[in-house]
Amino acid sequence: RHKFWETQPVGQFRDVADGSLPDGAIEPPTPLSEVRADPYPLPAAFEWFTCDLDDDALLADLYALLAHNYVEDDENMFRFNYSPAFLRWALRPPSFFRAWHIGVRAKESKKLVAFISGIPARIRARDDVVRMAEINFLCVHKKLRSKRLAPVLIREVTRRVHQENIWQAAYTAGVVLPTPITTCRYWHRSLNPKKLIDVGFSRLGPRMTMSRTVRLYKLPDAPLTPGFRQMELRDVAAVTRLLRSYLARYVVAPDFDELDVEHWLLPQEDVVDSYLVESPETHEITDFCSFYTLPSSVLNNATYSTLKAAYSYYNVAVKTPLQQLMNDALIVAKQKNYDVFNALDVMENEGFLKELKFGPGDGQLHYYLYNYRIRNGIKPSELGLVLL
Ligand code: NHW
Ligand code: EN5
Repeated sequence: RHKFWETQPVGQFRDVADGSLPDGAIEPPTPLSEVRADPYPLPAAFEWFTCDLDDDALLADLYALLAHNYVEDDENMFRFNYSPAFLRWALRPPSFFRAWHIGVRAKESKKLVAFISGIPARIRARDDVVRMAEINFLCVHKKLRSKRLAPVLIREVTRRVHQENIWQAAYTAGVVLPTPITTCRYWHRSLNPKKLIDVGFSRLGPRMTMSRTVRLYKLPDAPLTPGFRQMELRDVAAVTRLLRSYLARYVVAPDFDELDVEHWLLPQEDVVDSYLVESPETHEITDFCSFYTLPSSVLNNATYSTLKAAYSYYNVAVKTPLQQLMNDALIVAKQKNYDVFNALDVMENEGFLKELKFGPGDGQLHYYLYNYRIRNGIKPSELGLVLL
C-alpha cells in the first residue's frame, strides 16, 4: 500500500490499535558518524541545490515553482499562492539551517523543478520538549509527478536533519499517510461574500439572495474591544509570557521563547498580523490574536485571479471573551480587504466558529510526527500547533 512510508519510523496503520507501545521516539538516534555522508542519488538529469533565500532571483524561482505546482483544493479551483516575503519569513526563523532549504534543478537548464524544506523548532508532546524539524513546502513540478521523486526529497531532508542531531519532525498534509496524530477541519468565514460566490469558493445558501447574504456577513467598521491595538516590538516579552502559559494546556504545542515570538508574531505587512488588548487602566497586556496571509490563485476565472485569505494563527483570550477577540480579528481583516478568514478546529477554536458564522470547508488537515509515537492520537482541541 505505502511502499515508501512502510519503511519509515512513523505510526503504521497496523499497530495504531496496539495500546501497549509507549509514547516517545519510535527508534533511537544513531551515532552521527553513521549518518549517511552524501546526498541520495537523483535521476541523472537532476541535481541537488541548496537554496539561498537571500538571493532575490532564487526566491523568485521558488515562488514561481510553488505558485504553479503547490497545493490545490480537491476540485482544482484554487492553488495556494505563498508570497516571496512570506516564504522568507516561513523559512528563516531563529537558528534556521540553510542546508534544509533543498531544491532540485534540471542539470542542463538549471530550472528549479522540486523543493522541500525544514526549519528547527522545539515542540512539546505532553511533558517532553523535543527538538524537531518542521517539514513544509514539499513540491514536485506537475510534469515530474508519480516518478517517486517525493520519497527521495523526504529521505534527503531527513538525512540533513539527522546531520544536526535532530531525530523527530512535525508536518501536516491534506492527504492521509501513516499515521495522523489528529485530523482537523478547515472552517471559513466570508468577509467578501459576493466575490467568494463569484469565484466558486462558496455558494448562495438555499432561500438566500445576494443582498441578504451580504447583510448576514456585515461587520462593524472598527474593532470593538477598548485597548485593541497592533502588537509592537516592545510587547514581545508580555506576549511570550501570555502565549507560553496558554500553550502549556495543550498536549502538542510549540515551546516558544522571546526570539521565536519576535520572529513568528511581530507584524509584517501581508505576512503576519498580530493584535493585543492593552488594558486602558492598567496597561497590562491581557489578550492576543494573530493571523497569517496566504492568498490563493483562482484558477480559470475571467474576473478574479486571487483570493486574499487570512488564516487564524495563535490566539490567547484571558480577560476578553475569545468570541469577542476573534470578532475584532475579523473586523481588522475586513478593514484590510481580506476576502475570507480561515481557521482550523484546533485549540479552543470550536468555541467561536459557529457563533462568528464560520462554515465548515471541504478540506481536512492531517497532523503528523516523524519518529515519535503518541498513543491513540489526540483530539484537534488538544493540539496547540499551527504550521504555515
Ligand atoms: S503537504 C503539501 C505537499 N505538497 C503538495 O501537495 C504540492 C502538490 N503536490 C506535489 O508536489 C505540506 C506532489 O504530488 C508531491 C508528491 C511532492 C506531494 N507528504 O514522487 P511520488 C508538506 O510539505 C508520498 C508526504 O511518486 P508525487 C509536508 C506518497 O504517499 N508524503 O509522488 C511534507 C507515496 O509514498 P507511498 C507524500 O505526487 C511532509 C510517495 O509520496 C505526500 O509525484 C513530508 C509518492 O511519491 C505528502 N504531502 O509527489 C514528509 N504526498 O509510501 C516529512 C505524497 O504511499 C517527513 N506522498 O508509496 C519527516 C522528514 C524529516 C525527518 C527528520 C528526523
Ligand atoms: C500545509 N501547510 O482543500 C498545507 N482547502 O476547506 C497543505 N475549501 O478552501 C495541506 N473544492 O470549503 C492543505 N469553501 C490541505 C488543504 C488544501 C486546500 C483545500 C479547502 C479547505 C477550501 C473551500 C473551497 C472549495 C472549493 C471546491 C470551501 C466553502 C466555504 C463556505 C463559506 C460560507 C460558509 C460555508 C463554507
